[in-house]
Amino acid sequence: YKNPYYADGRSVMVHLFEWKWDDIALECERFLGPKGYGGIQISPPNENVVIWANNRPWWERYQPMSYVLVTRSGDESQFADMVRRCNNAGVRIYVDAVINHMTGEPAENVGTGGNTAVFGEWYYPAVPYRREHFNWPPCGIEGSDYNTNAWRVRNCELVGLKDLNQSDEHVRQMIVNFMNKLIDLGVAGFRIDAAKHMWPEDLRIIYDRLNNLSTAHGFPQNARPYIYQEVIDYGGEAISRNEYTPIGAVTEFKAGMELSNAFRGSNQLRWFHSWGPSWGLLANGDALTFIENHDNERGHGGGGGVLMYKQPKPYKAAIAFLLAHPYGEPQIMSSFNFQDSEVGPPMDRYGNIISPAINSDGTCGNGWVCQHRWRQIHAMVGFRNAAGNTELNNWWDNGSSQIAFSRGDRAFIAFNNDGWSLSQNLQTGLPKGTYCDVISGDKVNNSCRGKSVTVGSDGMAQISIGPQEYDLMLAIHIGPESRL
Ligand code: LM2
Ligand code: CA
Repeated sequence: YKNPYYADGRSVMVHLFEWKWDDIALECERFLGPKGYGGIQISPPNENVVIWANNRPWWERYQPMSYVLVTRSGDESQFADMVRRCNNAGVRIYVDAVINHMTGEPAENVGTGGNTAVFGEWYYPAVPYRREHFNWPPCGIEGSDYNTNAWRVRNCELVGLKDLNQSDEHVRQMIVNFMNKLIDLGVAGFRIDAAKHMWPEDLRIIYDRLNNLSTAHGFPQNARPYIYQEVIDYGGEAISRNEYTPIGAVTEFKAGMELSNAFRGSNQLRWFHSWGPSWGLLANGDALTFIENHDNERGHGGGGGVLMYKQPKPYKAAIAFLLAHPYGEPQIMSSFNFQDSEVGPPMDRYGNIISPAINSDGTCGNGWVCQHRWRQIHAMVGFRNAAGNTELNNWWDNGSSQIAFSRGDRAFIAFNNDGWSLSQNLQTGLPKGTYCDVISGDKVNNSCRGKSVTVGSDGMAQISIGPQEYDLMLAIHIGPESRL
């Protein structure tokens, strides 16, 4: 369950938060496929309750009404078309699976597919679920439970959301049917929402009943779905993420916290020489790493304190480190612009999501941030693909926040998070030649729009990054986007 089964030569997953299926299919063909992205995390595809009281907040999608594949992102045929077209473009789809609970809104009871529930009776006819399928009697999770009471965290309601009992055979089978339907449509895996709130032994039984990935959609024989479980664990709680690593990968929230701290200037970059498990991070193969997610970029999910698109310079640098370093399976966020932490995606007055516009410079409009289209970010996807499975070599630092390293003899990156210039002759590990820095500009007509770097036959090159430059890192690699 720990292999994302990216197509050959690809890496990096992007969370296209609240995107529509038709737009994702286009994005696979016109951008993500050509740029080397490995996969996409999509918003929950199953029917959710419609919440007009809060003007269709993004979080209505975390309130399932049924497992019918109809949401504001599209219907089942659009979903199937997206998965097929993205797989054809070499880009895998991972589904955000909300299986801990159903709805929590007593006042609103119509779903995006037109189904309804009898909220006060715990009755969801379109699944169907009845009262006997929920943890009973109901209780609410309290803040102190996280430190002291694992049972209550798993068997009581999370913010009032009706809590399914995954020990029940019927519940397991409904969840398995839902996930297997998605696997047969060609998805490559799942984010398990609120995994901390479910018993690992129940989850194991559910995962073991999942189908192999679909060979009809190009996956190898006997491939198991990639499973990354959302467990927020900064230490000290009654529930540990180590209870979940035996059954799948786990979201590594500490990675984004530490990288955000450092690139904000609160920690020196030289310490990242030992980045990985010795920082208290998960084992390499267990970790889904990211700077921010849809919750903590807006202060939900206990979050906050992480870099995001509103602090572009340190944010891009933190992502560049995440993607340059061999540790972890990295994911990046692709957001819509927001001021209010509850507001949903750009929409018209009927609640229909408005598609991103694509500007002539390749950036997005209509309120979509599209970090995955920022040059400094997609260039680092190219960097990671060029680096492949090489190790980290040629570490250099100045004893403060100027660092550099190579990935074998294929890629080299330097960072300057000090307030003074970096100007050094450094070992890049790369073959002799001239390379375009993919951070400061593209390679166009065989010349560099940004900086160029000349590597001598001994692998050495003069590297310069001033403290006031637009970006604080420089990256070169042997791929055609960089090598002249
Ligand atoms: C998650 N991971 O474990 C998601 O990443 C997170 O986004 C979800 O919360 C949460 N778990 C449940 O799937 C979000 C949002 C909450 C929101 C819930 C349900 O962060 O604020 O709660 O979705 O929509 C909302 C209201 C809350 C209310 C609740 C139930 O904000 O005040 O509680 O609905 O009506 C009474
Ligand atoms: Ca639960």
